[in-house]
Amino acid sequence: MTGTSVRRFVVGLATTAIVLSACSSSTPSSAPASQAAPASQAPVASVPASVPPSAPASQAASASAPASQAASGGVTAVVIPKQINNPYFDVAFKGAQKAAADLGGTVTQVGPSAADATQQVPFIQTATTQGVGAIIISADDATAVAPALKAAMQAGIKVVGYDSSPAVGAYNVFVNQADTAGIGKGLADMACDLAPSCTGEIAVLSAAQSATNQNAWIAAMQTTMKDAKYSKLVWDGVVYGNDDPQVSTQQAQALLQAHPNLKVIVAPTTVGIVAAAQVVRAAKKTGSVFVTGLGTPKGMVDYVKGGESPEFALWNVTDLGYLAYAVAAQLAAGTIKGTEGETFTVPSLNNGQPYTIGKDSVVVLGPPFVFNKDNIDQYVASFGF
Ligand code: RAM
Repeated sequence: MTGTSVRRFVVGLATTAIVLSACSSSTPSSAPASQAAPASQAPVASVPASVPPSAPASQAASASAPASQAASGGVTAVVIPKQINNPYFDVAFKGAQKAAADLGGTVTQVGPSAADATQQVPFIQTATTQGVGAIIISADDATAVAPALKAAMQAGIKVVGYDSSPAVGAYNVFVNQADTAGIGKGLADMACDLAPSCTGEIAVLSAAQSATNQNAWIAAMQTTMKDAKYSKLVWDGVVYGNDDPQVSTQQAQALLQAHPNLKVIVAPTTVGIVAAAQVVRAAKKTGSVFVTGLGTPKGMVDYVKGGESPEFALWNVTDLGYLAYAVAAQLAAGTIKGTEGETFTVPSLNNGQPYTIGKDSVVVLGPPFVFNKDNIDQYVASFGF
C-alpha cells in the first residue's frame, strides 16, 4: 500500500522524480548533521507574542541595511509565522537562521501566539517602522495582512511569503512548500488508501478557517475527488482546529461523535493530525478510523507504529525556511526581482539546480515526502523534527 501511495503522490505532483530522493538537500542519506537536532532544540521566538507593536520586534533590525550587507548575500530579516508556539514554525525558523548564517545576514522571529491574522498586522507594522530589509511571513489570512505588507513594500522592504500565502500583490515572492494541486491529490489518495476499498466517510480537520494554504489544499483535494475513482468516498465536511492542540482535540472528538461510520480523518495541519491520532487512540478506534494528512515525522512516529496513521506526508520544513530566507536575501541584493521566469540557485538546495519563479511570483521548494512504517525512523533521524 505504502509504496503505491508514494508513487501516486508523485504522479499527483506531475513529476517523474522519486519523491523520497528528490529535490532536497536533506534526504535521509544526505541530511546534514545540523538538521538532526530535535525540534525541542529549535530556537524559540526571540520576542514573545505579548510584545506590543511598538516593542522592538527585532533587535537585529536596523533602519537601513548597508549596501555591503546586501552585496555579501545577507539581509536583515524578520520572520512572522502564523503563530509562535507551533513547532512547525520553529523548525522553519531554524532553516532561516541557517541561511542567514551561511549568507552573512540576520533573522529574528516574532508573531502572535494564536493563528490570527489581525494579530499579525502589528508585527508587520513594527518591522516596517524599524526598516528591516525583509519580512518573511506565513499569512493567517491572505487579505487581512495585505495592506500592511503593501505598505512595507512601498517603504522598500522585500516581502517573502512562505508556507501560507498573502494575497497576490502583497509580496515579492511566495515560497510554496510544494505544488498545491499535488498536495491536494496526495491527500485524496492517502484517504483513498486508508478507507477500506476506497469506500466510506471521510472528514477534514483543518487549521484556521482563513488559512490560505489549508483552504487551497482542501479545494484541490475536492477537485481530485471528482474523479470516479473516489466516488465511494463520502465527504463529511471540514472542521477547524485553529492549529490549537486543545481546539483540534475537541473537533476530532466531535467528528467521531457526529459520524459513527467515519473511516478517515484527513488533517492537513501538523497540529491537527497529532490531535486526531491521539483522539482515535483514546477512543479505541485504532484500526477502524484512520488519520492522515500533513504532519512531522517526530510528532507522528508513535501513531504510525501504533496503526492510527499508517501514512501521511510533509516537506522538509527546515529547507522551506532556508529557501525563504535565501529568496529574501536575493531580492534585497537585487539579483532577483520576483518576476515570473526568473531563475536563481541556492547552492545547498535542489541539488544546486536552479529554481524558477512561476506565475504569481511563486517558487516551489519541491515534492513532499510520504512517511510510513518503513521509512519513518529514517526521517525522524534525518529531519530531526
Ligand atoms: C501547520 C500549519 C502550517 C502548515 C502545516 C502543514 O503547522 O498550519 O501552515 O503548513 O501545518
